[in-house]
Amino acid sequence: MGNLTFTMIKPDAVRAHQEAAILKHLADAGFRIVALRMHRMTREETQRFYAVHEGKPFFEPLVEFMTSGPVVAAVLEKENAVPELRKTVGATDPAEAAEGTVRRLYGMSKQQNAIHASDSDENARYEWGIHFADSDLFV
Ligand code: FUP
Repeated sequence: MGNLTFTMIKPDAVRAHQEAAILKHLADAGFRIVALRMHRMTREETQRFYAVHEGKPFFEPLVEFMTSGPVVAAVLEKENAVPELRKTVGATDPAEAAEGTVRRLYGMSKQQNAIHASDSDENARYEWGIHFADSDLFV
């Protein structure tokens, strides 16, 4: 299990100025930031990011939402980073996410759920590659 994972604070949370509180939540949970970038994703980047969901009914609205404003993308370091971050972030639907998780605290709906967390080491590398060059990582 690798020590790096990828996260992205989504446009709903950035619009609500919650990015600093969420980064503090992640820091308090033991994650160190090794790369950080605030930017608005292009449609092309978003389609590549969510390529596994292409064709699903929520895909187009998801692309619209994810390109509606800036995201805060970060590569995070912690032992067992991928499962640890998934635990800290909580279930996809904020209503089903455990107490104290980022999505429970900041998410509004299954689509506008405040934050992304990679689900495997392989996907983490793929996803941060859309936002960062390898030389951007301070590991
Ligand atoms: P997760 O791994 O928890 O981010 O969840 P998924 O990979 O299942 O979904 C990826 C993203 O698709 C979610 F963050 C939000 C969006 N989504 C919807 O908008 N509607 C759905 O019904 C399911 C997912």
